[in-house]
Amino acid sequence: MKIKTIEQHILDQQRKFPGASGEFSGLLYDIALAAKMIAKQVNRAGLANILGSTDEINIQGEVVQKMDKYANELLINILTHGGKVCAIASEENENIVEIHEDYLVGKYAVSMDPLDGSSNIGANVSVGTIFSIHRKVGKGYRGSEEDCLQKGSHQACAGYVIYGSSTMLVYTTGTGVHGFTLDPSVGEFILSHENIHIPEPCKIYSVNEGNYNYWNEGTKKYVNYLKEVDKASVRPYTLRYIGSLVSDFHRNLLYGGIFLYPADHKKDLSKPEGKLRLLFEAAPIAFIAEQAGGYATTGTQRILDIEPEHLHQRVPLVVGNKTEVLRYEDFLRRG
Ligand code: AHM
Ligand code: MG
Repeated sequence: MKIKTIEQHILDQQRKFPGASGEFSGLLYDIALAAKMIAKQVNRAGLANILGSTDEINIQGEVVQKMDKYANELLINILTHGGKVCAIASEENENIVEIHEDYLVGKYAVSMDPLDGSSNIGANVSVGTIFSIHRKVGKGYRGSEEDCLQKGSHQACAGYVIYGSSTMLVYTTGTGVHGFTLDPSVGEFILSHENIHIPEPCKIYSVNEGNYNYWNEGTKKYVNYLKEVDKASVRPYTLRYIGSLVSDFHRNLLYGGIFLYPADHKKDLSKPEGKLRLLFEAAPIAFIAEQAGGYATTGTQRILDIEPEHLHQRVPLVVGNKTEVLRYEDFLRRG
């Protein structure tokens, strides 16, 4: 069996684009490095109360940080020092992180959710890092918000890392979706899932059904439809919901399924709103889904076509097997 590390895979991909400077490959490699460091900390998360809490010093003399803060600072640190990035937008920061004038500026803008689902971490539930990379479009030497506020269809790369029973990195650059599993004994991500395609038929649905009464009629009818008994099809579908987007999406990507976080009236009765963020969650997940043969929508618009208006914009997200997501759109149209 031929073993391929993520570094070899990135270099192979780079060779397909003669003239590529290697800057992009270096950026992906930096993200993989950060992922390995975050994985190590996440695995020790249960010890936080024993080794010290956020503002305490642990037995190694290090300040123990909350895991999401740690992941954010680590990624920013690695990315700003790498010389490949012009701006970083993070779910943890209100504004973009500019590159300090002492460091080189690169031609890529990174948007990220450093540790998605971190509210689950206390219960040992898998969490993830989501990232999205755009090419710099602004004219200035340094990056600006404009470089991050680009449509999902313009992404150069999107990926996630899942810190689960093993750590996996899954990414796409627009030429298929590839997954790597971390071998902790040697500290390398090894290619384990080449060219991932969402399998048919779609058998799983994932949604926080506790919000049912806050949904619109189309969404209610669609979820009811999934639960109907129909011997001629696979219905009723199996419900699987972890409440950690990367984990829910990853399982559906490998087994076939639809994930829904529709707009709801939970916060505001007059204005339905999605929960998930366009730049940090929905757009990168949508790019991966489409590259794996799936589809992602708000219900009325393809996620990858949305022009972002601001960094922390929230959108409804329905993603998974294409025929199933299109069926959801149809239910919404009919209301
Ligand atoms: P977070 O960015 O604050 O971690 O919230 C995002 C998470 C997703 O991982 C998950 O899909 C969703 O929130 C779950 O929300 P809910 O608890 O409302 O079902
Ligand atoms: Mg999040």
